[in-house]
Amino acid sequence: MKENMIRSAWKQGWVLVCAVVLMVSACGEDGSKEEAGELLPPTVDTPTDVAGDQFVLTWSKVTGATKFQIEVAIDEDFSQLVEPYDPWRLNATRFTVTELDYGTTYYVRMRTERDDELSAYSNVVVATTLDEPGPEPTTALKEVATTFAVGMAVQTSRLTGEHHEVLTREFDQITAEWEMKMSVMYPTEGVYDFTRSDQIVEYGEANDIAIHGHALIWHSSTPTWVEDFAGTNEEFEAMVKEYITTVVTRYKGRVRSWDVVNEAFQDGSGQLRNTVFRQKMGDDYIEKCYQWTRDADPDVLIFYNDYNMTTDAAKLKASLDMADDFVARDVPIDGIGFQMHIAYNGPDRATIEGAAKKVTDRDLLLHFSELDIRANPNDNMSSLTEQRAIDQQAKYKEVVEIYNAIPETSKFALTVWGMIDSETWLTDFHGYVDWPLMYNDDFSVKKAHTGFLQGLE
Ligand code: 9MR
Repeated sequence: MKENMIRSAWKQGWVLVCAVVLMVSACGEDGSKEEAGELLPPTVDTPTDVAGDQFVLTWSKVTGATKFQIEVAIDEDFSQLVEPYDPWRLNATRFTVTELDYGTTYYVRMRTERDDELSAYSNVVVATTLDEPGPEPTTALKEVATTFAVGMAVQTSRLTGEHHEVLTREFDQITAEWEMKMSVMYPTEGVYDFTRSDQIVEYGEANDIAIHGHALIWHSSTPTWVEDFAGTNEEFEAMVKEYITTVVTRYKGRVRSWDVVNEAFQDGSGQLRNTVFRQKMGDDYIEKCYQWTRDADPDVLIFYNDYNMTTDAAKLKASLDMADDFVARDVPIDGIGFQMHIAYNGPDRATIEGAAKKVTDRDLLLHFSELDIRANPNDNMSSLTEQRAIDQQAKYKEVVEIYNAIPETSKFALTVWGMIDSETWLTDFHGYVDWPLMYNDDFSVKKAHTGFLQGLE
Protein backbone atom coordinates (compact mmCIF):
# COMPACT_ATOMS: atom_id res chain seq x y z
CA MET A 1 0.00 0.00 0.00
CA LYS A 2 2.67 2.42 1.08
CA GLU A 3 4.86 1.39 -1.85
CA ASN A 4 1.95 2.00 -4.31
CA MET A 5 1.40 5.51 -2.98
CA ILE A 6 5.07 6.37 -3.35
CA ARG A 7 5.17 5.02 -6.88
CA SER A 8 2.05 6.99 -7.87
CA ALA A 9 3.39 10.23 -6.35
CA TRP A 10 6.69 9.72 -8.17
CA LYS A 11 4.78 9.15 -11.41
CA GLN A 12 2.70 12.32 -10.96
CA GLY A 13 5.82 14.35 -10.26
CA TRP A 14 7.51 13.02 -13.38
CA VAL A 15 4.51 13.93 -15.52
CA LEU A 16 4.58 17.48 -14.07
CA VAL A 17 8.28 17.93 -14.82
CA CYS A 18 7.70 16.78 -18.42
CA ALA A 19 4.84 19.21 -18.84
CA VAL A 20 6.92 22.14 -17.56
CA VAL A 21 9.85 21.24 -19.86
CA LEU A 22 7.50 21.05 -22.84
CA MET A 23 5.88 24.40 -22.03
CA VAL A 24 9.17 26.20 -21.58
CA SER A 25 10.54 24.98 -24.88
CA ALA A 26 7.33 25.84 -26.72
CA CYS A 27 6.56 29.26 -25.26
CA GLY A 28 8.25 32.65 -24.92
CA GLU A 29 8.67 34.12 -21.44
CA ASP A 30 5.53 36.16 -21.87
CA GLY A 31 3.54 33.04 -22.69
CA SER A 32 3.51 33.65 -26.45
CA LYS A 33 4.00 30.73 -28.76
CA GLU A 34 7.19 32.27 -30.21
CA GLU A 35 10.30 30.07 -30.16
CA ALA A 36 13.28 31.84 -28.58
CA GLY A 37 14.32 33.71 -31.73
CA GLU A 38 16.62 36.67 -32.30
CA LEU A 39 17.40 38.41 -29.02
CA LEU A 40 16.46 42.08 -29.38
CA PRO A 41 18.07 45.07 -27.65
CA PRO A 42 15.78 47.30 -25.56
CA THR A 43 14.64 50.70 -26.79
CA VAL A 44 16.17 53.25 -24.43
CA ASP A 45 14.11 56.37 -23.58
CA THR A 46 15.53 59.87 -23.42
CA PRO A 47 17.12 60.26 -19.96
CA THR A 48 15.03 62.11 -17.40
CA ASP A 49 15.62 63.87 -14.04
CA VAL A 50 19.01 65.03 -15.24
CA ALA A 51 20.90 66.61 -12.34
CA GLY A 52 24.50 67.64 -11.70
CA ASP A 53 25.67 64.13 -10.91
CA GLN A 54 22.99 61.73 -12.14
CA PHE A 55 20.16 60.98 -14.52
CA VAL A 56 17.45 58.36 -14.80
CA LEU A 57 17.28 55.74 -17.56
CA THR A 58 14.19 53.80 -18.58
CA TRP A 59 13.83 51.29 -21.42
CA SER A 60 11.42 48.85 -23.01
CA LYS A 61 10.87 45.28 -21.84
CA VAL A 62 12.44 42.56 -24.02
CA THR A 63 11.00 39.07 -24.35
CA GLY A 64 13.41 36.45 -23.06
CA ALA A 65 15.76 38.89 -21.38
CA THR A 66 17.50 37.62 -18.27
CA LYS A 67 19.52 40.80 -17.72
CA PHE A 68 20.38 44.11 -19.37
CA GLN A 69 23.80 45.68 -19.85
CA ILE A 70 24.23 49.46 -19.65
CA GLU A 71 27.28 51.16 -21.11
CA VAL A 72 27.97 54.80 -20.32
CA ALA A 73 30.73 56.62 -22.19
CA ILE A 74 32.00 60.14 -22.60
CA ASP A 75 32.46 59.73 -26.34
CA GLU A 76 30.10 58.82 -29.14
CA ASP A 77 32.24 55.82 -30.15
CA PHE A 78 32.03 54.31 -26.69
CA SER A 79 35.80 54.01 -26.55
CA GLN A 80 35.96 55.74 -23.15
CA LEU A 81 33.51 53.92 -20.90
CA VAL A 82 32.76 55.35 -17.48
CA GLU A 83 33.23 53.01 -14.51
CA PRO A 84 31.30 51.13 -13.23
CA TYR A 85 29.06 51.32 -16.32
CA ASP A 86 31.47 49.29 -18.48
CA PRO A 87 29.01 47.55 -18.56
CA TRP A 88 26.65 47.59 -15.60
CA ARG A 89 24.40 44.49 -15.54
CA LEU A 90 20.96 44.41 -13.96
CA ASN A 91 17.48 43.01 -14.25
CA ALA A 92 15.06 45.98 -14.30
CA THR A 93 13.60 48.55 -16.67
CA ARG A 94 14.69 51.64 -14.77
CA PHE A 95 18.05 52.69 -13.41
CA THR A 96 19.62 55.83 -11.97
CA VAL A 97 23.10 56.45 -13.35
CA THR A 98 24.91 58.15 -10.46
CA GLU A 99 28.29 59.56 -9.43
CA LEU A 100 28.68 61.49 -12.67
CA ASP A 101 30.61 64.72 -13.19
CA TYR A 102 28.95 68.14 -13.45
CA GLY A 103 28.46 69.65 -16.89
CA THR A 104 29.48 66.54 -18.84
CA THR A 105 27.84 64.89 -21.84
CA TYR A 106 27.30 61.15 -21.47
CA TYR A 107 26.38 58.61 -24.16
CA VAL A 108 24.41 55.54 -23.15
CA ARG A 109 23.65 52.29 -25.00
CA MET A 110 22.32 48.95 -23.84
CA ARG A 111 22.21 45.29 -24.72
CA THR A 112 19.95 42.45 -23.67
CA GLU A 113 21.36 39.29 -22.10
CA ARG A 114 19.72 35.88 -22.34
CA ASP A 115 21.94 33.47 -20.42
CA ASP A 116 25.20 33.52 -22.43
CA GLU A 117 23.64 35.23 -25.41
CA LEU A 118 23.95 38.99 -26.09
CA SER A 119 21.77 41.17 -28.32
CA ALA A 120 22.99 43.88 -30.66
CA TYR A 121 23.35 47.38 -29.18
CA SER A 122 20.31 49.55 -28.59
CA ASN A 123 19.83 53.09 -29.78
CA VAL A 124 22.21 55.60 -28.18
CA VAL A 125 20.80 58.25 -25.84
CA VAL A 126 22.63 61.34 -24.65
CA ALA A 127 22.41 63.37 -21.42
CA THR A 128 24.38 66.39 -20.30
CA THR A 129 24.58 66.79 -16.54
CA LEU A 130 23.96 70.24 -15.05
CA ASP A 131 26.80 72.65 -14.37
CA GLU A 132 28.27 72.82 -10.90
CA PRO A 133 26.24 75.35 -8.94
CA GLY A 134 28.25 78.50 -8.45
CA PRO A 135 27.44 81.05 -5.76
CA GLU A 136 24.19 82.86 -6.54
CA PRO A 137 24.51 86.64 -7.03
CA THR A 138 23.64 88.66 -3.94
CA THR A 139 22.69 91.87 -5.72
CA ALA A 140 20.00 93.62 -3.66
CA LEU A 141 16.55 93.33 -5.21
CA LYS A 142 15.50 96.88 -4.32
CA GLU A 143 18.57 98.27 -6.05
CA VAL A 144 17.58 96.65 -9.34
CA ALA A 145 13.80 97.14 -9.14
CA THR A 146 13.67 100.86 -9.74
CA THR A 147 10.07 101.24 -10.90
CA PHE A 148 8.19 99.40 -8.15
CA ALA A 149 8.58 98.49 -4.49
CA VAL A 150 9.93 95.06 -3.56
CA GLY A 151 7.90 93.82 -0.62
CA MET A 152 8.35 91.11 2.01
CA ALA A 153 5.88 89.64 4.47
CA VAL A 154 7.13 90.07 8.04
CA GLN A 155 6.21 89.05 11.55
CA THR A 156 7.09 90.93 14.75
CA SER A 157 9.28 88.01 15.88
CA ARG A 158 11.25 88.19 12.63
CA LEU A 159 12.58 91.74 12.60
CA THR A 160 16.01 91.27 14.15
CA GLY A 161 19.28 89.49 13.39
CA GLU A 162 19.52 87.95 9.95
CA HIS A 163 15.90 88.79 9.12
CA HIS A 164 16.76 92.44 9.72
CA GLU A 165 19.93 92.19 7.64
CA VAL A 166 18.04 90.78 4.66
CA LEU A 167 15.06 93.11 5.06
CA THR A 168 17.14 96.27 5.09
CA ARG A 169 19.45 95.11 2.30
CA GLU A 170 16.80 93.88 -0.14
CA PHE A 171 13.34 95.30 0.49
CA ASP A 172 11.68 98.70 0.47
CA GLN A 173 8.20 97.62 1.54
CA ILE A 174 6.83 95.20 4.16
CA THR A 175 3.44 93.65 4.88
CA ALA A 176 2.52 92.26 8.30
CA GLU A 177 1.80 88.56 7.82
CA TRP A 178 -0.89 88.60 10.56
CA GLU A 179 -0.33 91.46 13.01
CA MET A 180 -2.47 94.04 11.20
CA LYS A 181 -5.62 91.98 10.92
CA MET A 182 -8.82 92.69 12.83
CA SER A 183 -8.51 89.67 15.14
CA VAL A 184 -5.15 90.98 16.36
CA MET A 185 -5.77 94.74 16.47
CA TYR A 186 -9.31 94.55 17.81
CA PRO A 187 -9.50 91.36 19.92
CA THR A 188 -12.23 92.52 22.33
CA GLU A 189 -15.13 94.92 21.86
CA GLY A 190 -14.03 98.42 22.76
CA VAL A 191 -10.41 97.33 23.43
CA TYR A 192 -7.80 97.75 20.70
CA ASP A 193 -4.36 96.16 20.85
CA PHE A 194 -1.86 97.93 18.65
CA THR A 195 1.24 96.45 20.29
CA ARG A 196 2.28 94.34 17.34
CA SER A 197 1.00 96.56 14.53
CA ASP A 198 2.85 99.53 16.06
CA GLN A 199 6.01 97.47 16.25
CA ILE A 200 5.86 96.71 12.55
CA VAL A 201 5.00 100.26 11.51
CA GLU A 202 7.76 101.67 13.74
CA TYR A 203 10.22 99.15 12.29
CA GLY A 204 9.37 100.33 8.77
CA GLU A 205 9.72 103.98 9.76
CA ALA A 206 13.05 103.41 11.50
CA ASN A 207 14.46 101.60 8.47
CA ASP A 208 12.94 103.68 5.68
CA ILE A 209 10.76 100.80 4.51
CA ALA A 210 7.18 101.47 3.34
CA ILE A 211 4.30 99.65 5.03
CA HIS A 212 1.50 97.96 3.11
CA GLY A 213 -1.41 97.56 5.56
CA HIS A 214 -3.04 94.12 5.42
CA ALA A 215 -5.96 93.56 5.87
CA LEU A 216 -8.74 95.60 7.49
CA ILE A 217 -11.60 93.21 6.69
CA TRP A 218 -10.96 89.50 6.10
CA HIS A 219 -13.49 86.78 6.98
CA SER A 220 -10.64 84.48 8.11
CA SER A 221 -9.26 86.95 10.64
CA THR A 222 -12.44 88.27 12.17
CA PRO A 223 -12.54 88.20 15.98
CA THR A 224 -15.10 85.86 17.56
CA TRP A 225 -16.91 88.76 19.23
CA VAL A 226 -17.51 90.27 15.79
CA GLU A 227 -18.67 86.95 14.32
CA ASP A 228 -21.05 86.61 17.28
CA PHE A 229 -21.97 90.31 17.43
CA ALA A 230 -24.84 90.77 19.84
CA GLY A 231 -26.19 94.21 18.80
CA THR A 232 -28.35 95.38 15.94
CA ASN A 233 -27.22 95.67 12.33
CA GLU A 234 -26.97 99.44 12.75
CA GLU A 235 -24.73 98.97 15.78
CA PHE A 236 -22.61 96.45 13.85
CA GLU A 237 -22.11 98.89 10.98
CA ALA A 238 -21.24 101.71 13.37
CA MET A 239 -18.72 99.40 15.05
CA VAL A 240 -17.04 98.55 11.72
CA LYS A 241 -16.93 102.20 10.73
CA GLU A 242 -15.40 103.12 14.07
CA TYR A 243 -12.83 100.30 13.76
CA ILE A 244 -11.71 101.25 10.25
CA THR A 245 -11.59 104.93 11.14
CA THR A 246 -9.57 104.26 14.31
CA VAL A 247 -7.00 102.03 12.61
CA VAL A 248 -6.58 104.06 9.43
CA THR A 249 -6.35 107.31 11.39
CA ARG A 250 -3.73 105.82 13.72
CA TYR A 251 -1.50 104.97 10.75
CA LYS A 252 -2.43 107.95 8.57
CA GLY A 253 0.59 109.13 6.60
CA ARG A 254 2.60 106.22 8.02
CA VAL A 255 1.07 103.35 6.09
CA ARG A 256 1.41 103.71 2.31
CA SER A 257 -1.51 101.50 1.38
CA TRP A 258 -4.22 99.20 2.74
CA ASP A 259 -5.89 96.01 1.63
CA VAL A 260 -9.30 97.16 2.79
CA VAL A 261 -11.29 94.01 2.03
CA ASN A 262 -9.55 90.70 1.41
CA GLU A 263 -11.06 87.67 -0.37
CA ALA A 264 -14.67 88.85 -0.60
CA PHE A 265 -15.61 86.61 -3.53
CA GLN A 266 -16.31 82.89 -3.56
CA ASP A 267 -14.17 80.52 -5.61
CA GLY A 268 -15.44 79.71 -9.08
CA SER A 269 -18.63 81.77 -9.07
CA GLY A 270 -17.50 85.27 -8.14
CA GLN A 271 -20.53 85.48 -5.85
CA LEU A 272 -20.05 87.52 -2.68
CA ARG A 273 -19.00 85.39 0.27
CA ASN A 274 -21.71 85.42 2.86
CA THR A 275 -19.51 86.86 5.61
CA VAL A 276 -20.81 88.41 8.81
CA PHE A 277 -20.08 91.81 7.23
CA ARG A 278 -22.33 91.08 4.26
CA GLN A 279 -25.03 89.60 6.46
CA LYS A 280 -25.18 92.59 8.78
CA MET A 281 -24.29 95.48 6.46
CA GLY A 282 -25.69 94.32 3.12
CA ASP A 283 -24.13 93.70 -0.30
CA ASP A 284 -22.71 97.21 -0.31
CA TYR A 285 -20.58 96.59 2.78
CA ILE A 286 -17.41 96.66 0.65
CA GLU A 287 -17.90 100.15 -0.73
CA LYS A 288 -18.73 101.44 2.73
CA CYS A 289 -15.39 100.14 4.02
CA TYR A 290 -13.49 101.72 1.12
CA GLN A 291 -15.22 105.05 1.66
CA TRP A 292 -14.48 105.06 5.43
CA THR A 293 -10.83 104.24 4.70
CA ARG A 294 -10.54 107.12 2.22
CA ASP A 295 -12.32 109.48 4.62
CA ALA A 296 -9.81 108.63 7.36
CA ASP A 297 -6.74 109.02 5.11
CA PRO A 298 -7.28 110.80 1.78
CA ASP A 299 -3.75 109.92 0.58
CA VAL A 300 -3.55 106.24 1.40
CA LEU A 301 -3.72 103.83 -1.57
CA ILE A 302 -6.55 101.33 -1.21
CA PHE A 303 -6.60 97.85 -2.72
CA TYR A 304 -8.93 94.92 -3.16
CA ASN A 305 -6.87 91.70 -2.64
CA ASP A 306 -7.71 88.08 -3.51
CA TYR A 307 -6.19 84.72 -4.45
CA ASN A 308 -6.43 82.64 -7.67
CA MET A 309 -6.95 85.87 -9.59
CA THR A 310 -5.06 84.57 -12.63
CA THR A 311 -6.87 81.23 -12.83
CA ASP A 312 -10.36 81.91 -11.47
CA ALA A 313 -11.94 83.94 -14.28
CA ALA A 314 -15.21 84.42 -12.41
CA LYS A 315 -13.42 85.81 -9.36
CA LEU A 316 -11.28 88.18 -11.42
CA LYS A 317 -14.35 89.35 -13.33
CA ALA A 318 -16.29 89.95 -10.12
CA SER A 319 -13.37 91.96 -8.72
CA LEU A 320 -13.01 94.06 -11.87
CA ASP A 321 -16.75 94.60 -12.22
CA MET A 322 -16.75 95.84 -8.65
CA ALA A 323 -13.80 98.17 -9.32
CA ASP A 324 -15.42 99.49 -12.52
CA ASP A 325 -18.63 100.12 -10.64
CA PHE A 326 -16.75 101.92 -7.86
CA VAL A 327 -14.90 104.11 -10.36
CA ALA A 328 -18.15 104.92 -12.19
CA ARG A 329 -19.82 105.98 -8.94
CA ASP A 330 -16.80 107.73 -7.39
CA VAL A 331 -16.35 105.14 -4.69
CA PRO A 332 -12.63 105.17 -3.92
CA ILE A 333 -10.39 102.28 -4.99
CA ASP A 334 -6.83 102.49 -6.29
CA GLY A 335 -5.81 98.99 -7.16
CA ILE A 336 -6.15 95.23 -7.23
CA GLY A 337 -3.92 92.72 -5.44
CA PHE A 338 -3.20 89.32 -6.98
CA GLN A 339 -1.96 87.19 -4.11
CA MET A 340 0.08 84.93 -6.45
CA HIS A 341 0.33 81.77 -4.37
CA ILE A 342 1.42 79.72 -7.37
CA ALA A 343 3.60 76.73 -8.28
CA TYR A 344 6.72 76.21 -10.38
CA ASN A 345 4.58 74.52 -13.05
CA GLY A 346 1.64 76.86 -13.25
CA PRO A 347 -0.24 78.96 -14.03
CA ASP A 348 1.66 79.62 -17.25
CA ARG A 349 2.98 82.93 -18.54
CA ALA A 350 0.07 83.68 -20.87
CA THR A 351 -2.47 83.08 -18.10
CA ILE A 352 -0.72 85.44 -15.68
CA GLU A 353 -0.14 88.07 -18.37
CA GLY A 354 -3.75 87.89 -19.53
CA ALA A 355 -5.11 88.44 -16.04
CA ALA A 356 -2.63 91.24 -15.30
CA LYS A 357 -3.59 93.01 -18.53
CA LYS A 358 -7.24 93.12 -17.47
CA VAL A 359 -6.18 95.20 -14.49
CA THR A 360 -3.60 97.34 -16.26
CA ASP A 361 -6.02 98.11 -19.13
CA ARG A 362 -7.93 100.03 -16.47
CA ASP A 363 -6.85 103.01 -14.43
CA LEU A 364 -5.88 100.74 -11.53
CA LEU A 365 -2.66 99.80 -9.75
CA LEU A 366 -1.67 96.14 -9.72
CA HIS A 367 -0.03 94.57 -6.67
CA PHE A 368 1.45 91.07 -6.80
CA SER A 369 0.86 90.90 -3.09
CA GLU A 370 1.71 87.46 -1.63
CA LEU A 371 4.03 85.73 -4.06
CA ASP A 372 5.33 82.27 -3.24
CA ILE A 373 6.13 79.56 -5.78
CA ARG A 374 5.64 75.99 -4.63
CA ALA A 375 8.41 73.61 -5.66
CA ASN A 376 6.70 70.49 -4.31
CA PRO A 377 3.01 70.88 -5.21
CA ASN A 378 2.48 67.11 -5.49
CA ASP A 379 4.24 66.19 -2.25
CA ASN A 380 6.65 63.83 -3.97
CA MET A 381 9.99 65.32 -2.90
CA SER A 382 11.81 65.20 0.42
CA SER A 383 14.46 67.74 -0.56
CA LEU A 384 14.65 70.51 -3.14
CA THR A 385 16.41 68.95 -6.13
CA GLU A 386 18.71 71.00 -8.27
CA GLN A 387 16.45 70.60 -11.27
CA ARG A 388 13.39 71.76 -9.32
CA ALA A 389 15.32 74.72 -7.93
CA ILE A 390 16.13 75.66 -11.52
CA ASP A 391 12.49 75.29 -12.58
CA GLN A 392 11.45 77.46 -9.63
CA GLN A 393 14.07 80.04 -10.57
CA ALA A 394 12.57 80.17 -14.07
CA LYS A 395 9.11 80.81 -12.61
CA TYR A 396 10.36 83.58 -10.30
CA LYS A 397 12.04 85.14 -13.33
CA GLU A 398 8.85 84.86 -15.37
CA VAL A 399 6.62 86.43 -12.70
CA VAL A 400 9.02 89.32 -12.17
CA GLU A 401 9.37 89.83 -15.93
CA ILE A 402 5.61 89.97 -16.28
CA TYR A 403 5.28 92.47 -13.45
CA ASN A 404 8.21 94.56 -14.67
CA ALA A 405 6.66 94.76 -18.16
CA ILE A 406 3.31 96.25 -17.07
CA PRO A 407 2.85 99.98 -17.74
CA GLU A 408 4.63 102.21 -15.24
CA THR A 409 1.31 103.82 -14.33
CA SER A 410 0.00 100.46 -13.06
CA LYS A 411 3.08 99.52 -11.06
CA PHE A 412 2.95 99.48 -7.29
CA ALA A 413 4.81 96.60 -5.63
CA LEU A 414 5.69 92.93 -5.86
CA THR A 415 5.59 91.36 -2.40
CA VAL A 416 7.02 87.93 -1.55
CA TRP A 417 5.13 86.04 1.17
CA GLY A 418 7.92 85.07 3.55
CA MET A 419 11.68 85.00 3.72
CA ILE A 420 13.24 81.59 4.50
CA ASP A 421 11.70 78.37 3.27
CA SER A 422 11.11 76.82 6.69
CA GLU A 423 8.93 79.78 7.68
CA THR A 424 6.38 79.50 4.89
CA TRP A 425 2.70 79.27 5.83
CA LEU A 426 2.35 76.56 3.16
CA THR A 427 3.91 73.83 5.31
CA ASP A 428 1.19 74.12 7.95
CA PHE A 429 -1.50 74.67 5.37
CA HIS A 430 -0.77 71.62 3.21
CA GLY A 431 0.88 69.48 5.89
CA TYR A 432 4.01 68.66 3.90
CA VAL A 433 7.35 70.22 3.12
CA ASP A 434 7.95 72.81 0.40
CA TRP A 435 10.58 75.40 -0.51
CA PRO A 436 8.53 78.21 -2.07
CA LEU A 437 10.62 81.25 -1.09
CA MET A 438 13.89 82.96 -2.08
CA TYR A 439 16.17 82.21 0.89
CA ASN A 440 17.61 79.03 2.36
CA ASP A 441 17.25 78.49 6.08
CA ASP A 442 20.74 79.94 6.62
CA PHE A 443 19.48 83.11 4.88
CA SER A 444 21.67 82.54 1.82
CA VAL A 445 19.98 83.36 -1.46
CA LYS A 446 18.46 80.54 -3.51
CA LYS A 447 18.27 80.24 -7.28
CA ALA A 448 14.75 81.66 -6.86
CA HIS A 449 16.39 84.94 -5.83
CA THR A 450 18.59 84.80 -8.92
CA GLY A 451 15.40 84.30 -10.93
CA PHE A 452 13.92 87.45 -9.37
CA LEU A 453 17.05 89.40 -10.37
CA GLN A 454 16.97 87.93 -13.89
CA GLY A 455 13.35 89.02 -14.27
CA LEU A 456 14.53 92.61 -13.78
CA GLU A 457 17.27 92.49 -16.43
O1 9MR B 1 0.72 83.70 6.06
C1 9MR B 1 -0.24 84.15 7.01
C2 9MR B 1 -0.17 83.31 8.25
O2 9MR B 1 1.09 83.50 8.89
C3 9MR B 1 -1.28 83.69 9.18
O3 9MR B 1 -1.30 82.81 10.28
C4 9MR B 1 -2.62 83.63 8.46
C5 9MR B 1 -3.76 84.12 9.36
O4 9MR B 1 -3.55 85.44 9.76
O5 9MR B 1 -2.61 84.44 7.31
C6 9MR B 1 -1.62 84.07 6.38
O6 9MR B 1 -1.64 84.94 5.28
C7 9MR B 1 -2.77 84.91 4.44
C8 9MR B 1 -3.02 86.31 3.97
O7 9MR B 1 -3.20 87.17 5.06
C9 9MR B 1 -4.21 86.38 3.03
N1 9MR B 1 -4.06 85.48 1.93
C10 9MR B 1 -3.75 84.10 2.29
C11 9MR B 1 -2.53 84.04 3.21
C12 9MR B 1 -2.21 82.61 3.56
O8 9MR B 1 -3.24 82.08 4.33
